[in-house]
Amino acid sequence: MTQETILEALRQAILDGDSEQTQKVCGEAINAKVETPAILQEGMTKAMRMVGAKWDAKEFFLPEVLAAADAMKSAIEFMKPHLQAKDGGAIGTAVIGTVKGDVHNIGKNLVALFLELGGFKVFNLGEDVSAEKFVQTAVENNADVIGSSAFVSTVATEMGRIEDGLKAAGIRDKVFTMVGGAVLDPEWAVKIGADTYGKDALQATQLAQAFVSKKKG
Ligand code: B12
Repeated sequence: MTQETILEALRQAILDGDSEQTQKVCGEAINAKVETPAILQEGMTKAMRMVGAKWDAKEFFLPEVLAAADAMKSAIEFMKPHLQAKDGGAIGTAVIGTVKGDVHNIGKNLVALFLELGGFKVFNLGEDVSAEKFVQTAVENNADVIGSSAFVSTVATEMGRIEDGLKAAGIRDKVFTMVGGAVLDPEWAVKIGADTYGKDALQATQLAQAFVSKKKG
C-alpha cells in the first residue's frame, strides 16, 4: 500500500467512526514508516476537518460526529507512544484548555499533542475550564504559554477574562497567550488582547516555539 492509500484508509476509518479500524490503520501506517507528521496532519487532522464540513453540509448528524470524535480519540491514544518529543528536556511549559461553557475538545487535544511533540511540558486542563483555573495553573507552574480554545462564540469572552486574570496576577508580560478554535479569527485575538490567534495545531506550536526561543534567548 502506498502512503496515500494508508492515509486515505485512516481518514475513512475516522469518518466511519470505527475506532478499532482506526487503530489498526494507524498501526499499518507506523509499520509502513509513514512519517508521523503526515499521519497527524494528512490523516487525523484532515479527517476531522472533513467531519466538520459534513456537519456544516448537514450530511453528518450528532451520532456520526460523536462516533468520529471517539475514533479520533482512539487514534490520539494509539499514536502517543509512537511519537517522540524533542530530546533534551522541555523547552518550555504550556497550559491549554477549552474555555468555560464549551465542551469541544478535538482541536484542543491536537494542539496539546503537537505542543508536546514540539518539546513543551503540557498541562492539558480539559474542557469547560474557567479563566481562574488557567491563570492559577500558569502561576503555579511558571508557564510560558497559555492556549485557550473555544468553538462556541458565545463563550469566547472567557478568553478575555484570562487576559484580565494574568494582568491581576502580575504575569501578563511573562506569558504568550494564544487563542484558537473553529469560530475564531485573528481579529478576536486583537480584540481581547491575546498575543496571537493560531489557525491550526502546527502553527500554534511554531508560534509557541518562536516565543520561548526569543524569551530564553
Ligand atoms: C465535533 C463537533 C461537536 C461535538 C464535539 C465533540 C468533541 N469531543 O469535541 C459535539 C457533538 C459534542 C458538539 C456539540 C456542540 N456544538 Co459543535 N461542532 C463540532 C464540529 C462538527 C467539528 C469541530 C471539530 O472537532 N473540528 C475538528 C478539529 C480538528 O478542527 P478545528 O476545529 O479546526 O481545530 C483546529 C483549529 O481550530 C486549531 N485550534 C483549536 N483549538 C485551538 C487552541 C489554540 C490555543 C490554538 C492556537 C489553535 C486551536 O487547531 C486545531 C487542530 O489543527 C463543528 C463544526 C466545524 N465546522 O468546525 C461544530 C461547531 C463548533 N459546534 C457548534 C455548536 C453550536 C455546538 C453546540 C452548541 C450544539 C448544540 N446546539 O448543542 C454544542 C456545544 C455544547 C457546548 N457547550 O460546548 C457550532 C459553533 C457555532 C458558533 N458560532 O458558536 C459549530 C461551528 C457547528 C455550526 N456550524 O453550527 N459539537
